Amino acid sequence: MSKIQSVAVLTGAGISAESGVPTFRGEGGLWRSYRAEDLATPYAFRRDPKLVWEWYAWRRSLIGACQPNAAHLALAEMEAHLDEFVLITQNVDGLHQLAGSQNIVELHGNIWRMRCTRDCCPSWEDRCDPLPEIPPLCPSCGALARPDVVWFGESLPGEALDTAFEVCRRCQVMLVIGTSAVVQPAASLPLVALQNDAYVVEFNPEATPISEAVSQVVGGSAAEALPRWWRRWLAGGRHP
Ligand code: BV8
Repeated sequence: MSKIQSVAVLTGAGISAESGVPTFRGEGGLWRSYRAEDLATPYAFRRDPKLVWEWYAWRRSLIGACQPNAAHLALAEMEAHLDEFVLITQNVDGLHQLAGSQNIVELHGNIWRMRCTRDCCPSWEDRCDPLPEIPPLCPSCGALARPDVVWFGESLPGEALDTAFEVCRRCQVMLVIGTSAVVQPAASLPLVALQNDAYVVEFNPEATPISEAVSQVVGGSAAEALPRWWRRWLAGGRHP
């Protein structure tokens, strides 16, 4: 195995598309004609928490029926092979954990966790589907509960963000898989890696705002392209 030891990965909704999870900007990204940006905001939740929870309940039941695909599984295998491997995800679907990945940085939270709107207690895991009541309430103080995700206009968890930037400053190779590279600050991470002379590979069937800047673009779908790319790495002893 080559000298390449530290690898960072950034994933977006595209890596879960072949598992049946709708992407945000692709086919099926709309719910009852609402865009994600309309519902995934603190304002939408304040205005109509029931409506926002109905959207999350719909996504939970959809995601709950999905399994990791070959791209998720390839990343779990890569982690087992490489000394330094950090998986940074924008996805809230939890499919990386299901695939066996360990070293995961969730930038935008997780749809299977909830937290109290009064922050009276730490966030908790809740995998009930269907939800017994909408909107769900905090089991400790009875206040409204909210999904433990980052909404537009909200800051990302400080520790996760610091770790993500640090890892991208240090990595030798970065894989950017299934993201439209539009949503900030996540979309800046590949640029940080490039600025630190990392070899950055983008896996996406479509061009994105970073496609011109990266070291290598791999088209096609992640579930086909990533395992093939990884097998070539294993065979050739260094990144293809
Ligand atoms: C913040 C959790 C500080 C919730 C999410 C103007 C300029 C710059 C920034 C801003 C701006 N105005 C506002 C902002 C800030 C805003 C932002 O970036 N907005 C964008 C829309 C311009 N960012 C924020 O608000 C962030 N917070 O900045 O705080 C602050 C505070 C106040 C004011 C200013 C700043 C918080 C962002 C996080 C929001 N939460 N998710 C939930 O899920 O319910 S974001 C959510 O959408 C996802 O997590 C993900 O990050 C994003 C969707 O992007 P992708 O994952 O890339 O998915 P997408 O559908 O777009 O693309 C899929 C890609 O896959 C495509 O390229 C497609 O070709 C490809 N694909 C499809 N199939 C496949 C495939 N690839 C491979 N294989 C396939 N089979």
